[in-house]
Amino acid sequence: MFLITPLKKLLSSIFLIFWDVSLNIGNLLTPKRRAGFVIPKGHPGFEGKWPEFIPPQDGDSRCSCPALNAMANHGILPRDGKNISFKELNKKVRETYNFGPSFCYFVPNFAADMLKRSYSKGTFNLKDLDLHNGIEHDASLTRQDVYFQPDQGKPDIPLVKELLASATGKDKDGNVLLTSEDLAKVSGKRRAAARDSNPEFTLATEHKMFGSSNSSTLLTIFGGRVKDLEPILLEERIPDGWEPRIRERLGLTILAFNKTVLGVETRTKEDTPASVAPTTNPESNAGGVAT
Ligand code: HEM
Ligand SMILES: *[C@@H]1O[C@H](CO)[C@@H](O)[C@H](O)[C@H]1NC(C)=O
Ligand SMILES: *[C@@H]1O[C@H](CO)[C@@H](O)[C@H](O)[C@H]1NC(C)=O
Ligand SMILES: CC(=O)N[C@H]1CO[C@H](CO)[C@@H](O)[C@@H]1O
Repeated sequence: MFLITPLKKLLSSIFLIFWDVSLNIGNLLTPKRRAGFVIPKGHPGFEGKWPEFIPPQDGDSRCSCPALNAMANHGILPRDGKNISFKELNKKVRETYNFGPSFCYFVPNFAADMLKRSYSKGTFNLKDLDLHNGIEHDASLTRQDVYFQPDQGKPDIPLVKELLASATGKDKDGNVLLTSEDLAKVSGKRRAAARDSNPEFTLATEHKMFGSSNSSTLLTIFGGRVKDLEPILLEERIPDGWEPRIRERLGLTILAFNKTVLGVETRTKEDTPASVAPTTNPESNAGGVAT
């Protein structure tokens, strides 16, 4: 009996890798979706028409993930953010952001495990995802640490503005772009600042990778475009006309995504003086002046 759970886990990891690699190959062999038609007909966001945006009302459940909050704010997930099934999360994330089916299966399963609930029968409220050091961690780019900001359900505006202001890239159409170097720089600063100011600061290697993977979606799904990231990160609103910048037919695979994540994480050096987090600890100013 006791062997069953680890064995099942091992088999499902092997299955997931094979599945993901197959999707990768599928993407290489098939043409990309046409720009302007990434979201298929009949789904929210088709032709850039997103359902009405309504900011969260009192009592609604929101979490530390801007992308999931945005889905609830547009009614793609229940507007109150409650009683969402893990399976529904899988399907809707896939349809909204063009993440591949392997990723959309893996993450909700990971979340169900974390909450000790059944993936196939269980439900959750968005707020449940904020379990500290489950997926949610310190030194995020859009939230102050839970020590300073107990309600992780809304963005910290100054942090987001600092993040967006760090963008140094530009594409041929003149769009200002956040690059992986920019992200690495901001993350390094943010980690140093959080370590300095938060007496309960923790950041395991595992959570560094989560942090880099969560922020790498800014580069992949959102193409780094600051003009799109402004409404998405500041208001958790999907702008009219937006579509995922990943046009691969079978969506963004874990493997393809991992490349971006590793790029950001290996560039991140936690050596810049504190300047991003609020300096509640007077000694934390010693290292340097805010830019
Ligand atoms: C599939 C289910 C998903 C779950 C369970 C999930 C969960 C989370 C959680 C718990 C956080 C907080 C991590 C932290 O403390 O910084 C987070 C952050 C984030 N997630 Fe998600 N997420 C999901 C899908 C997505 C998707 C599809 C996108 C992008 C299209 C996305 C983009 C982000 C971003 C940009 C952050 C902010 C990172 C930061 O503030 O540093 N997430 N997510
Ligand atoms: C949650 O949703 C399920 C269907 O997915 C429904 O049967 C159940 O009654 C709902 N529970 C609450 C508390 O709304
Ligand atoms: C992607 O990276 C994570 C670690 O960040 C690793 O656990 C996972 O196996 C990798 N997946 C693939 C398909 O390479
Ligand atoms: C969209 C995204 O990359 N989400 C990641 C956030 O961090 C959790 C922690 O495991 C990952 O599972 C998700 O893949």
